Amino acid sequence: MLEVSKLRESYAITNTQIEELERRGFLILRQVFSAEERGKYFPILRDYVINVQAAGKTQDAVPFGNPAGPPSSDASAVAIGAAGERAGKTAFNLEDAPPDVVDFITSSRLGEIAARLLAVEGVRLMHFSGLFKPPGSPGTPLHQDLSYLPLDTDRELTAWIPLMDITADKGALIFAEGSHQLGEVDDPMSVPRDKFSFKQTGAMHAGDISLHLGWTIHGSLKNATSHVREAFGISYYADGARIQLHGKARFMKTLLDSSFAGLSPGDLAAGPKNPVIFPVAG
Ligand SMILES: O=C(O)CCC(=O)C(=O)O
Repeated sequence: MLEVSKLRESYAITNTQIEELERRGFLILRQVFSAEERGKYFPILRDYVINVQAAGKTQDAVPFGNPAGPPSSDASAVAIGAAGERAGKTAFNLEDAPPDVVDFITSSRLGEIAARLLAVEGVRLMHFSGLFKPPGSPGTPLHQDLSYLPLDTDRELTAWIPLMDITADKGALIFAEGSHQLGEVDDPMSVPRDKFSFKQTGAMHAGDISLHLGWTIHGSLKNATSHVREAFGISYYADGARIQLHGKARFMKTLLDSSFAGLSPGDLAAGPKNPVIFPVAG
Protein backbone atom coordinates (compact mmCIF):
# COMPACT_ATOMS: atom_id res chain seq x y z
CA MET A 1 0.00 0.00 0.00
CA LEU A 2 1.42 3.36 -1.02
CA GLU A 3 1.90 5.98 1.65
CA VAL A 4 -0.14 9.09 0.94
CA SER A 5 2.05 11.74 -0.68
CA LYS A 6 2.89 14.85 1.28
CA LEU A 7 2.37 16.98 -1.83
CA ARG A 8 -1.38 17.09 -1.29
CA GLU A 9 -2.27 20.75 -1.25
CA SER A 10 -4.40 21.56 -4.32
CA TYR A 11 -3.26 23.79 -7.16
CA ALA A 12 -6.31 25.64 -8.45
CA ILE A 13 -7.20 24.95 -12.09
CA THR A 14 -9.54 27.38 -13.83
CA ASN A 15 -12.16 26.58 -16.45
CA THR A 16 -10.17 28.75 -18.86
CA GLN A 17 -7.16 26.48 -18.39
CA ILE A 18 -9.29 23.38 -18.97
CA GLU A 19 -10.62 24.93 -22.18
CA GLU A 20 -7.13 25.96 -23.26
CA LEU A 21 -5.81 22.41 -22.93
CA GLU A 22 -8.81 21.02 -24.83
CA ARG A 23 -8.37 23.58 -27.61
CA ARG A 24 -4.58 23.68 -27.98
CA GLY A 25 -3.60 20.24 -26.67
CA PHE A 26 -1.04 21.67 -24.24
CA LEU A 27 -0.91 24.04 -21.30
CA ILE A 28 1.72 25.64 -19.07
CA LEU A 29 1.04 26.04 -15.35
CA ARG A 30 3.19 28.40 -13.34
CA GLN A 31 4.75 27.68 -9.96
CA VAL A 32 3.07 24.40 -9.13
CA PHE A 33 5.91 23.71 -6.67
CA SER A 34 7.09 26.22 -4.08
CA ALA A 35 10.76 27.06 -3.53
CA GLU A 36 10.68 24.93 -0.39
CA GLU A 37 9.20 21.93 -2.24
CA ARG A 38 11.69 22.33 -5.08
CA GLY A 39 14.51 22.47 -2.55
CA LYS A 40 13.32 19.24 -1.00
CA TYR A 41 12.34 17.16 -4.03
CA PHE A 42 14.28 18.35 -7.09
CA PRO A 43 17.79 17.34 -5.91
CA ILE A 44 16.41 13.92 -4.90
CA LEU A 45 14.74 13.48 -8.31
CA ARG A 46 17.96 14.54 -10.05
CA ASP A 47 20.07 12.05 -8.08
CA TYR A 48 17.50 9.32 -8.69
CA VAL A 49 17.53 9.82 -12.48
CA ILE A 50 21.33 9.91 -12.56
CA ASN A 51 21.53 6.71 -10.46
CA VAL A 52 18.97 4.81 -12.55
CA GLN A 53 20.73 5.84 -15.75
CA ALA A 54 24.13 4.89 -14.30
CA ALA A 55 22.75 1.48 -13.28
CA GLY A 56 21.93 1.00 -16.97
CA LYS A 57 18.50 -0.49 -16.40
CA THR A 58 16.84 -0.44 -19.77
CA GLN A 59 13.67 -1.58 -21.46
CA ASP A 60 12.77 -1.72 -25.15
CA ALA A 61 12.92 1.72 -26.65
CA VAL A 62 10.01 3.37 -28.39
CA PRO A 63 11.08 4.30 -31.94
CA PHE A 64 9.69 7.70 -32.84
CA GLY A 65 8.67 8.65 -36.33
CA ASN A 66 8.84 6.29 -39.27
CA PRO A 67 12.36 4.84 -39.47
CA ALA A 68 11.65 3.51 -42.95
CA GLY A 69 10.64 6.92 -44.25
CA PRO A 70 12.87 9.19 -46.34
CA PRO A 71 15.22 11.47 -44.40
CA SER A 72 13.68 14.90 -44.01
CA SER A 73 15.44 17.89 -45.51
CA ASP A 74 13.19 20.19 -43.49
CA ALA A 75 15.44 22.21 -41.18
CA SER A 76 12.80 22.36 -38.46
CA ALA A 77 12.49 18.56 -38.52
CA VAL A 78 16.24 18.24 -38.09
CA ALA A 79 16.13 20.61 -35.14
CA ILE A 80 13.29 18.64 -33.59
CA GLY A 81 14.99 15.29 -34.08
CA ALA A 82 15.37 12.70 -36.81
CA ALA A 83 12.81 9.97 -37.45
CA GLY A 84 13.78 6.63 -36.03
CA GLU A 85 15.51 8.03 -32.96
CA ARG A 86 14.63 6.18 -29.82
CA ALA A 87 13.48 7.39 -26.47
CA GLY A 88 12.44 5.93 -23.19
CA LYS A 89 15.30 3.43 -23.01
CA THR A 90 15.77 3.69 -19.28
CA ALA A 91 13.38 1.71 -17.11
CA PHE A 92 11.97 3.63 -14.14
CA ASN A 93 9.91 1.73 -11.56
CA LEU A 94 8.02 2.72 -8.46
CA GLU A 95 9.17 -0.47 -6.70
CA ASP A 96 12.83 0.50 -6.56
CA ALA A 97 12.39 4.28 -6.28
CA PRO A 98 13.37 5.97 -2.99
CA PRO A 99 10.43 7.04 -0.74
CA ASP A 100 10.73 10.76 -1.56
CA VAL A 101 10.66 10.00 -5.29
CA VAL A 102 7.56 7.82 -4.81
CA ASP A 103 6.08 10.64 -2.75
CA PHE A 104 6.61 13.08 -5.61
CA ILE A 105 5.32 10.75 -8.33
CA THR A 106 2.20 9.89 -6.36
CA SER A 107 1.55 13.54 -5.48
CA SER A 108 -2.19 14.09 -5.30
CA ARG A 109 -1.57 17.72 -6.25
CA LEU A 110 -0.37 16.57 -9.67
CA GLY A 111 -3.03 13.84 -9.81
CA GLU A 112 -5.77 16.34 -9.09
CA ILE A 113 -4.42 18.70 -11.76
CA ALA A 114 -4.52 15.80 -14.24
CA ALA A 115 -8.05 14.76 -13.23
CA ARG A 116 -9.38 18.32 -13.42
CA LEU A 117 -7.80 18.95 -16.81
CA LEU A 118 -8.99 15.62 -18.22
CA ALA A 119 -12.45 16.23 -16.70
CA VAL A 120 -12.48 12.80 -15.07
CA GLU A 121 -13.17 11.68 -11.49
CA GLY A 122 -9.88 9.92 -10.94
CA VAL A 123 -6.53 9.18 -12.54
CA ARG A 124 -4.01 6.36 -12.39
CA LEU A 125 -0.27 6.47 -12.91
CA MET A 126 0.76 5.48 -16.43
CA HIS A 127 4.52 5.82 -16.13
CA PHE A 128 7.28 8.26 -15.31
CA SER A 129 10.80 8.94 -16.51
CA GLY A 130 13.79 11.19 -16.21
CA LEU A 131 14.15 13.26 -19.37
CA PHE A 132 17.73 14.44 -19.19
CA LYS A 133 19.22 15.79 -22.42
CA PRO A 134 23.01 16.16 -22.51
CA PRO A 135 24.56 19.32 -23.99
CA GLY A 136 24.32 19.35 -27.79
CA SER A 137 21.89 16.48 -28.03
CA PRO A 138 19.17 16.61 -30.69
CA GLY A 139 15.55 17.31 -29.95
CA THR A 140 13.00 14.57 -29.39
CA PRO A 141 11.25 13.74 -32.69
CA LEU A 142 7.60 14.61 -33.10
CA HIS A 143 5.34 11.90 -31.72
CA GLN A 144 2.02 11.20 -29.99
CA ASP A 145 2.29 9.57 -26.56
CA LEU A 146 -0.95 7.61 -26.92
CA SER A 147 0.25 5.88 -30.07
CA TYR A 148 2.37 3.56 -27.93
CA LEU A 149 0.05 3.27 -24.92
CA PRO A 150 -2.31 0.26 -24.98
CA LEU A 151 -5.31 2.16 -23.61
CA ASP A 152 -8.89 2.51 -24.87
CA THR A 153 -9.18 6.17 -23.82
CA ASP A 154 -7.99 9.55 -25.05
CA ARG A 155 -8.08 10.79 -21.42
CA GLU A 156 -4.34 10.62 -20.92
CA LEU A 157 -1.87 13.40 -20.28
CA THR A 158 1.75 13.95 -19.43
CA ALA A 159 3.13 16.46 -16.97
CA TRP A 160 6.58 17.62 -18.08
CA ILE A 161 8.37 18.97 -15.04
CA PRO A 162 11.64 20.82 -15.61
CA LEU A 163 13.98 20.60 -12.64
CA MET A 164 15.64 23.85 -13.76
CA ASP A 165 14.86 27.02 -15.70
CA ILE A 166 14.27 26.26 -19.39
CA THR A 167 15.01 28.49 -22.36
CA ALA A 168 14.26 27.85 -26.05
CA ASP A 169 17.85 26.71 -26.66
CA LYS A 170 17.75 24.27 -23.73
CA GLY A 171 15.60 21.53 -25.26
CA ALA A 172 12.25 23.30 -24.85
CA LEU A 173 9.14 21.30 -25.79
CA ILE A 174 7.37 22.06 -29.05
CA PHE A 175 3.71 21.32 -29.85
CA ALA A 176 1.59 21.21 -33.00
CA GLU A 177 -1.23 23.33 -31.68
CA GLY A 178 -4.62 21.61 -31.92
CA SER A 179 -3.12 18.41 -33.40
CA HIS A 180 -4.75 16.20 -30.75
CA GLN A 181 -8.01 16.75 -32.62
CA LEU A 182 -6.68 14.50 -35.42
CA GLY A 183 -6.52 11.48 -33.11
CA GLU A 184 -3.89 8.93 -34.13
CA VAL A 185 -1.85 9.84 -37.18
CA ASP A 186 0.27 7.37 -39.10
CA ASP A 187 3.53 9.28 -38.90
CA PRO A 188 3.66 12.48 -36.82
CA MET A 189 7.02 13.42 -38.37
CA SER A 190 5.37 13.57 -41.80
CA VAL A 191 2.45 15.80 -40.88
CA PRO A 192 2.81 18.85 -43.14
CA ARG A 193 4.50 21.61 -41.16
CA ASP A 194 2.10 24.25 -42.50
CA LYS A 195 -0.96 22.32 -41.29
CA PHE A 196 -0.41 23.39 -37.69
CA SER A 197 1.05 26.26 -35.82
CA PHE A 198 4.07 24.93 -33.90
CA LYS A 199 4.37 26.46 -30.46
CA GLN A 200 7.15 26.23 -27.90
CA THR A 201 6.66 26.26 -24.20
CA GLY A 202 8.57 29.54 -24.06
CA ALA A 203 10.75 30.25 -21.05
CA MET A 204 9.88 28.16 -18.02
CA HIS A 205 11.10 28.57 -14.47
CA ALA A 206 11.75 25.67 -12.14
CA GLY A 207 8.38 25.03 -10.48
CA ASP A 208 6.43 25.59 -13.73
CA ILE A 209 5.07 22.51 -15.50
CA SER A 210 3.95 21.82 -19.06
CA LEU A 211 1.06 19.43 -19.77
CA HIS A 212 0.01 17.81 -23.04
CA LEU A 213 -2.74 15.45 -24.09
CA GLY A 214 -2.01 11.94 -25.34
CA TRP A 215 -2.77 12.72 -29.00
CA THR A 216 -0.95 16.05 -29.15
CA ILE A 217 1.88 15.90 -31.66
CA HIS A 218 4.93 17.13 -29.82
CA GLY A 219 8.68 16.85 -29.50
CA SER A 220 11.48 19.02 -28.27
CA LEU A 221 14.20 21.25 -29.64
CA LYS A 222 17.91 20.56 -29.53
CA ASN A 223 19.75 21.28 -26.31
CA ALA A 224 22.13 23.88 -27.69
CA THR A 225 23.48 24.86 -24.26
CA SER A 226 26.50 23.47 -22.42
CA HIS A 227 24.31 22.16 -19.55
CA VAL A 228 22.27 18.99 -19.23
CA ARG A 229 18.56 19.75 -19.65
CA GLU A 230 16.90 18.15 -16.65
CA ALA A 231 13.20 17.35 -16.75
CA PHE A 232 10.96 14.70 -15.28
CA GLY A 233 7.84 13.33 -17.00
CA ILE A 234 4.83 11.75 -15.30
CA SER A 235 1.86 10.43 -17.29
CA TYR A 236 -1.67 9.76 -16.04
CA TYR A 237 -4.85 8.29 -17.51
CA ALA A 238 -8.49 8.13 -16.50
CA ASP A 239 -9.31 5.51 -13.90
CA GLY A 240 -11.67 3.01 -15.54
CA ALA A 241 -9.76 2.83 -18.84
CA ARG A 242 -9.15 -0.63 -20.27
CA ILE A 243 -6.24 -2.25 -22.04
CA GLN A 244 -6.62 -2.03 -25.80
CA LEU A 245 -4.12 -2.55 -28.59
CA HIS A 246 -4.46 -0.10 -31.44
CA GLY A 247 -2.52 1.43 -34.28
CA LYS A 248 1.18 0.71 -33.94
CA ALA A 249 0.53 -2.26 -31.69
CA ARG A 250 4.01 -3.70 -31.95
CA PHE A 251 5.41 -0.86 -29.82
CA MET A 252 2.82 -1.50 -27.14
CA LYS A 253 4.38 -4.79 -26.11
CA THR A 254 6.95 -2.85 -24.08
CA LEU A 255 4.21 -1.18 -22.08
CA LEU A 256 2.15 -4.35 -21.71
CA ASP A 257 5.20 -6.15 -20.35
CA SER A 258 6.32 -3.36 -18.05
CA SER A 259 3.64 -0.89 -16.94
CA PHE A 260 0.74 -3.36 -17.39
CA ALA A 261 2.48 -6.66 -16.61
CA GLY A 262 -0.01 -9.51 -16.33
CA LEU A 263 -2.88 -7.64 -17.99
CA SER A 264 -4.47 -8.45 -21.35
CA PRO A 265 -6.62 -6.54 -23.85
CA GLY A 266 -10.07 -5.94 -22.36
CA ASP A 267 -8.83 -5.92 -18.75
CA LEU A 268 -9.23 -2.83 -16.61
CA ALA A 269 -5.91 -0.98 -16.85
CA ALA A 270 -5.48 -1.27 -13.12
CA GLY A 271 -2.42 -3.33 -12.31
CA PRO A 272 -0.12 -2.87 -9.32
CA LYS A 273 2.07 -0.47 -11.29
CA ASN A 274 -0.89 1.82 -11.99
CA PRO A 275 -2.04 3.06 -8.58
CA VAL A 276 -4.87 5.56 -8.34
CA ILE A 277 -3.16 8.89 -7.74
CA PHE A 278 -6.33 10.93 -7.37
CA PRO A 279 -8.68 10.89 -5.51
CA VAL A 280 -6.69 9.87 -2.48
CA ALA A 281 -8.16 6.89 -0.64
CA GLY A 282 -9.37 7.46 2.92
O1 LIG B 1 11.67 15.77 -22.91
C1 LIG B 1 11.58 15.67 -24.13
O2 LIG B 1 12.45 16.06 -24.90
C2 LIG B 1 10.34 15.07 -24.74
C3 LIG B 1 9.35 14.72 -23.69
C4 LIG B 1 8.12 14.07 -24.24
O3 LIG B 1 8.00 13.80 -25.39
C5 LIG B 1 7.05 13.78 -23.32
O4 LIG B 1 7.16 14.09 -22.11
O5 LIG B 1 6.02 13.22 -23.77
